Amino acid sequence: MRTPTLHQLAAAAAALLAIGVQAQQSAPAAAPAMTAAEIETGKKIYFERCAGCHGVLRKGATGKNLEPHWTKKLADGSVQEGGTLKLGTPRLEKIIGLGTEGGMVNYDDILTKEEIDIMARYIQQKPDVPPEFSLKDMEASWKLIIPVDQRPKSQQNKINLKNVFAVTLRDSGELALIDGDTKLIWKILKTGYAVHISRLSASGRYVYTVGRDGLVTLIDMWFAEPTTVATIRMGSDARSVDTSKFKGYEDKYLIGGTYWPPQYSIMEGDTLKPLKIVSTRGMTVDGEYHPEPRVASIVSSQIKPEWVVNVKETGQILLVDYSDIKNLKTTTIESAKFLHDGGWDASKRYFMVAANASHKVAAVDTKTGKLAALIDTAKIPHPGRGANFKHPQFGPVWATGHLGGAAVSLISTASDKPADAKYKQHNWKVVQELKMPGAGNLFVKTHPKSKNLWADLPMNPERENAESVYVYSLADLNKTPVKLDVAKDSGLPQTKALRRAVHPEYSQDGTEVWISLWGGKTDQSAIVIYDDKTLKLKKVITDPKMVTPTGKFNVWNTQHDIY
Ligand code: DHE
Repeated sequence: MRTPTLHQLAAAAAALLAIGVQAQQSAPAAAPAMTAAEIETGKKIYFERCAGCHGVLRKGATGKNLEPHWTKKLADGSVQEGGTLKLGTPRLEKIIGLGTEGGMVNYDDILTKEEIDIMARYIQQKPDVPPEFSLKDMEASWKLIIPVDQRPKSQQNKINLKNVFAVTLRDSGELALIDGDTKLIWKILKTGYAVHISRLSASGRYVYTVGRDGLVTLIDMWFAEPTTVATIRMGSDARSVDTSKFKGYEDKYLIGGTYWPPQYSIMEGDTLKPLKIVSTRGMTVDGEYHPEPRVASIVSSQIKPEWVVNVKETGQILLVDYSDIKNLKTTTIESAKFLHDGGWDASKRYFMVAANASHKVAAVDTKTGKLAALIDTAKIPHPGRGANFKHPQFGPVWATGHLGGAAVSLISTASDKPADAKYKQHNWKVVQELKMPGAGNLFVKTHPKSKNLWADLPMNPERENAESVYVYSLADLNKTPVKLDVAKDSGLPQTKALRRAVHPEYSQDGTEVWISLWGGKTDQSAIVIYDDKTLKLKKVITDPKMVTPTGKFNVWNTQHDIY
């Protein structure tokens, strides 16, 4: 059974008004009482489970605004004031426990009843404002474990580094490096809390991993065994890092974006020594001040010494020129809210980023430093990095799936190749929508050597969808996709909690696709590997050490932005 949706709650509130409740005149109730220990628990759970979508200050982004003016019921028990819905403890408990049709997941199998009660009361209190994080704080947290001159001068192992997979072990706060050729775990390293993504240095030697707690870990793969050579904290809540990839700047700089404080930091690429912090607080595209504009995706240009920094709440895309860090030049491009994830088009000139609350994708022309287009898509686009291929009818396209719509949108992208001139009329339009069995897609993927497009559906509420992936044939995109039941193929016994099949990732040569089967923290998870040509199961990695695998980053494909 699911909770009433926000629409149903709104309808109930409107009905109360209709029977004459003069809610506009009611005074706000005091926040429900909480002990100091309960507040501490609420703070911890809010950071770990809620802040990502609702924001640290609870102003809302992917998730709803959760400030007390909205969460607290009025003193007389009514729930409506000046058109603003108010909730109160019992309703909040239901929403947290059962989720909403608006996309909020149910927490009744993650939090205990007591924790749900604490959270329902906690979000009626004034939001806590965490401390700022300065360059001095970064310096104090910086650990240069092995200086550059004490590291190997050449690769000291026989592993084919290009086909290593860096695998996020989400709930154990670890990163597994798996040899893609032998499928053996090479090493598991401690990283930050609920580690989020990994990126590669331009040289392919270093792996950078960022935890949700803002900890960046620098791993050197040239030692006999992968070794952590430096760590640093960038703030208290983070999601993104990337390196300097332009010719002449390889491995020189690292940039990291934080959710809290809202800022980005520039570090030395091979030591993580902090160099500069730039705040992203400021005006939204609507001209309003926002105190928490979080840094979402960051990518490194290969055609200029520049990073593309996407600021979620303001809808501003920053092109940060790193050729002179002391006199930093930034181009600010207005797009739409709320910017989240994205990837390059096939030419690597245009960056395509999801503005998820606007149901749009922004295409940035990094050559001219201007917005090329804002493209309407289905509800809540979520591309991961997207997927590039040549459509039989419309030429080069970039694909995105959606969290809120049952479709994969194919957007025609511009190309300088004379042979592609005939597709120009279609550029920056959705030229086809591939039907998915439901909403809840997170990632799509293809490879230049592949004839397939893979799409997952991990956030779909139906078990059979969430535990499967769908494979479209690029030769005939009108054909129903092949459904692969990843949970069944893993051979593991069914568990109470869903095991979400998430994040398809290709091997370096594009012949295999690796899928994470993301189970509960105490359940056995797996990585299930398919042959891309035959779609036959090739291998299942079920080592008990593989705790909650999610993102997988093939070294070569990540290093070269191949997707
Ligand atoms: Fe992610 C990428 C933010 C939840 C797995 N995620 C990103 C990026 C951002 C982001 C900003 C882009 C980074 C870049 O390219 O520089 N993710 C967020 C959130 O704010 C959110 C919604 C909630 C939260 O509290 O963190 C969130 N993400 C998740 C998950 O629950 C996922 C599915 C599992 C996990 O490991 O936590 C998840 N996110 C990923 C992955 C990528 C990612 C695997 C990288 C995709 C790629 O192919 O590059």
